[in-house]
Amino acid sequence: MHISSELRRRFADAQRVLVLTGAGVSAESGVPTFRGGGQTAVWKGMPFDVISSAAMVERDLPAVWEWFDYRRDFMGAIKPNAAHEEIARWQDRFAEFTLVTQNIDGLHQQAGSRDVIELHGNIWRARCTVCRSNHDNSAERARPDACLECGNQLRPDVVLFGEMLPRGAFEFAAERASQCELCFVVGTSGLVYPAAGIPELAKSAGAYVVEVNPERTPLSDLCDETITGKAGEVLPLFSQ
Ligand code: BJW
Repeated sequence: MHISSELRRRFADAQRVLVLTGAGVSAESGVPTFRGGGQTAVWKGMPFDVISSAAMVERDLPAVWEWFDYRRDFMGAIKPNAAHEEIARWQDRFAEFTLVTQNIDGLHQQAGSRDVIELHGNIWRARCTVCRSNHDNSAERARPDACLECGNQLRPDVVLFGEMLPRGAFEFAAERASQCELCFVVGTSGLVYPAAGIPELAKSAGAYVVEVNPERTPLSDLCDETITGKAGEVLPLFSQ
């Protein structure tokens, strides 16, 4: 596992850098991935794409909350790892730096990253199912029972299968992708769209695209380089 001299040169010279992260960047913090390692995450006999879906919010919101409360409990105790910390160091290194994450765990922000584009929402917020107002759902406090504005039911403020991404988030990420010179794709299986389309946008606009993942993914062939390894071991090599 090493960083090629070509990539070191590009990293040193780049002005505009974009990083797209997925569940794998938090794996070394102890957050289970959805699909890594040949496993499919299952909750009480339901595959996660069933429980984490718009249809399930309609059908059984208490079950959705049970699944998210369970994850809030263990995510409350975890800490950013060397990959989050390295990415946080990059933000002041380049003239324009964009961090786009599919993760809902808030670990990038905890590591010090600012202006993180969260494509799939954040587990530490709840949202009203009717008026859409946001509510703090952080680990330190009990989950609010109902919307404080209108009294209706709350749901996790995350993007489930079959739901639209937060307004403008993908569009902004796509614009930055089409302007960047260097694009890192870290710890994502590249299966979930529209997030998985970001590296392709960067590539079509002429960026050098680098994947960091212990396994090959459907994005590997598109990338100019794939570095096979764990994010927490590979990324800190850039500061050495
Ligand atoms: C390491 C590591 C280490 C391990 N270091 N790496 C085009 C074609 C077909 C379908 C669609 C399409 N466009 C849209 C769709 C539908 C759907 C979709 O993409 N389906 C595909 C699965 C086929 N997309 C949507 O529904 C999206 N909405 C949308 O498109 O709206 C418009 C629309 C509306 C209505 C109808 C149609 C369109 C929304 C997607 C929302 C995804 N939500 C989830 C759940 C969030 C809440 C929760 O947590 O429960 O987001 S699904 C889940 O997957 C989660 C993740 O963010 C997302 C991506 O997963 P990620 O991050 O890539 O993780 P893994 O686990 O898959 O991979 C981990 C990787 O890490 C692996 O590669 C490992 O090897 C690696 N790894 N250890 C580095 N140490």
